[in-house]
Amino acid sequence: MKETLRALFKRQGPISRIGVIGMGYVGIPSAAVFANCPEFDFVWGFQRDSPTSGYKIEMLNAGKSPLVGKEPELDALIRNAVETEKFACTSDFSTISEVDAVTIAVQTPFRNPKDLLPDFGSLEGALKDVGANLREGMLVVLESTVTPGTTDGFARDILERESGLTAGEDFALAHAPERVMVGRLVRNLREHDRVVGGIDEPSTERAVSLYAPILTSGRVIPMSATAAEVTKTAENTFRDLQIAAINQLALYCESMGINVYDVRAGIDSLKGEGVSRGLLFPGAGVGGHCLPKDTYHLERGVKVIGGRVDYPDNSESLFVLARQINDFMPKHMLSLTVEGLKRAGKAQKGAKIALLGWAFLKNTDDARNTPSELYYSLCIDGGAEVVVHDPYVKRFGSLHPRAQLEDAIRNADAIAVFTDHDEYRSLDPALVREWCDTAHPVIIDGRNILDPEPFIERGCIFKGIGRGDINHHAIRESRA
Ligand code: SAJ
Repeated sequence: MKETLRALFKRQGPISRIGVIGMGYVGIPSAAVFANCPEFDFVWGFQRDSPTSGYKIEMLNAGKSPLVGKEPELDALIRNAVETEKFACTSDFSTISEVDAVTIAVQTPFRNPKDLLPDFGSLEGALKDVGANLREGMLVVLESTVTPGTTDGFARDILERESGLTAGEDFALAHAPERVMVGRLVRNLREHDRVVGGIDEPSTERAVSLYAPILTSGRVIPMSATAAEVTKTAENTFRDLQIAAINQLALYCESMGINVYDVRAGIDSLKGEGVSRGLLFPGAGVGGHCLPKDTYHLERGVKVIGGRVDYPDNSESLFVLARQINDFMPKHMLSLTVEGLKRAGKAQKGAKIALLGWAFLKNTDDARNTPSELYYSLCIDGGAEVVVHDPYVKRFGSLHPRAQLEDAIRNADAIAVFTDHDEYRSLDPALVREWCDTAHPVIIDGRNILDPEPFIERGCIFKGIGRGDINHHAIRESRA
């Protein structure tokens, strides 16, 4: 009678040696936290020695973090793990055969933003590396965000094919989605609750024994692998939905001539007894590596593993509609810009537009799926000249944002604020008047971070997302 997986784990004892594949924003803090946990003896970090990322191997083995930006505790954790010989990074994937558990944290981006299909190339490569070195009694955990059905389907198939072993009998397989945010990677890993979903009970139990020891205030939330995949994609889908809801309300408020922020404050005042409406903030669009894609992971999951969905006839998914509303916001920013230029007696064609903010998130250089890119293209397509400014983003493809505000704003006919970088909160209306060599510069505030009055007083034409109360203000005499 073949030994059960539980019996195999019992004979083998608790997990002591861990492998983490993908030394990125998820893998590095994960490996560092595991390695500093007394329950575990050693952690291998696996990183391809590629031209773009191979440098991380040497840095990590020297006890240094290759991540940019401030990550509290991370440097000390890596240094300590290397000094106590509890962590090493390698490109030799055959070493996977030495560990008891291996986690996979590689990027799952779009193949291209147009077709909204995931590029599982990196994931497939990692799964093949694991499968080729898989041995009985191991636990494999996917941490990357995946389409529901991937763990118990695509991933399981590759692992079984490459190893000749059977998931759920010879090895455990689970999904434990990452929920870390840049700037608080280590804290999130330890304090966030951790959803852990196995393809079967023994897999879930084994995966719980991997994550429970690293949690401080967080707790493990066990479930099935597919439920874990839906949890991760849906938590971002719901955030995107919340943003779309307030964006739609902002568009309504503009058309009704009222201030969406008055309405927001009014609704938000309904507090207590869990009646909060969870209002977020309207804006120039939704970027990043999570929200623009996770809805489509969820939608694809329903199609791949779901049966027929009983749903209102001829109605499209609320979640996809939310995506369309959020993706519309850069177009709305262009509408506001063109209306403003028209009030100044100008056309989009030939206008010079200063685009402030290329990063999708304030005070960062992260520009993945930035909404600024669509606005930029639409402005150019309509014959305008666009100069981009961003204090953090140095380069984006062939685009090199200016680092100095004056370089972008000088001689501009319109200024569009896309990112709520702190630097823009102190944009000086007097300087804007001085730099813009035109009687009525147009100011479009996509993040509600400017006070309209000082700009309007100087003859500027001001428009803001959701600001129906001021978007058709009287134009004052132009003055410095
Ligand atoms: N945005 C709005 N209005 C809002 C909030 C955000 O327009 O009220 C826009 C932002 O400008 C940005 C985009 O949405 O362009 C995404 O912003 P985000 O704050 O959601 O930041 P992300 O994309 O880094 O989301 C991550 C997610 N974390 C993980 O997937 C582990 C998300 O689940 C978190 O809720 C979010 O961080 C967070 O709260 O920081």
